[in-house]
Amino acid sequence: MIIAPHLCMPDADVYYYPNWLDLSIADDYLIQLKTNLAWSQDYIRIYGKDVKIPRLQCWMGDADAIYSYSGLTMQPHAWQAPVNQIKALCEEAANQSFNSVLANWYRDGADSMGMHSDDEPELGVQPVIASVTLGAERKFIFKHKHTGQKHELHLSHGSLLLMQGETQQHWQHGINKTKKAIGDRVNLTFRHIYNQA
Ligand SMILES: O=C(O)CCC(=O)C(=O)O
Ligand SMILES: [Mn+2]
Repeated sequence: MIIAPHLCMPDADVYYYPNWLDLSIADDYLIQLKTNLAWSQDYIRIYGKDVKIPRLQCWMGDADAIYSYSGLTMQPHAWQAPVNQIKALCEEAANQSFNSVLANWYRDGADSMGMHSDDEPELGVQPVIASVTLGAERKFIFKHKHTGQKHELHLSHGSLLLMQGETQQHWQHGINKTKKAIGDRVNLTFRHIYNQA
C-alpha cells in the first residue's frame, strides 16, 4: 500500500513519511541517542501538583532557545551529533530552520505523552514541527479541538512527521500508554523558538 505523505485532515497541514531514514542508519541513531544524550525525568505542574512526566526527555538547542511548558522551563543542552545531522535533514525536508529540539525517550509501553498542542507563544503563530521516530512503533493520536474528530497514525522506525500551518491551532496530539510488550522509542521534535534575546 502506498501512503500519500499529505494526510487528509481538515484544518491541518500534516505530512507523514515512513522509511524517511535508511533503517540501518536509524538503528545507529537510536543507539547513539540513548547512550549520549543528557536524559532526565522532569516534573511538570498539573492542577498545582508536581507530577513526574512519564518518559525521559532532553531539551537541546541554540544557547538562547529557552522553552517553557506546564510550569517547566528548560535550558538547552548544546547541539551534539547525531542530533545536528538529523536536524539538517529535517530542515531540508521542511524547508525551514530549527533552533531547538525536544528529545523524548519512551522506555516501554507505560511511558506516554498526554494530549496537547504545541502552541506555546515562543513557537510562533503557525509553528512548523518536524518529528522523527526511532525505535518501537507507537500509535499517535490526533484529536480535533472543536469537532472531536480523531485521526490515528502508527509512527514507524525511521519515519518523519511534519506538522505545520493551522495544525496546532485546531488539533491536539498525544501518545497513550499501551499494555503491549513493546520496546523503547526515541522521538525528536524539532522546533523554532522565537523568544531569543
Ligand atoms: O513522541 C511523539 O511522537 C510526540 C512528541 C510530542 O508531541 C512533543 O514532543 O511535543
Ligand atoms: Mn507535541
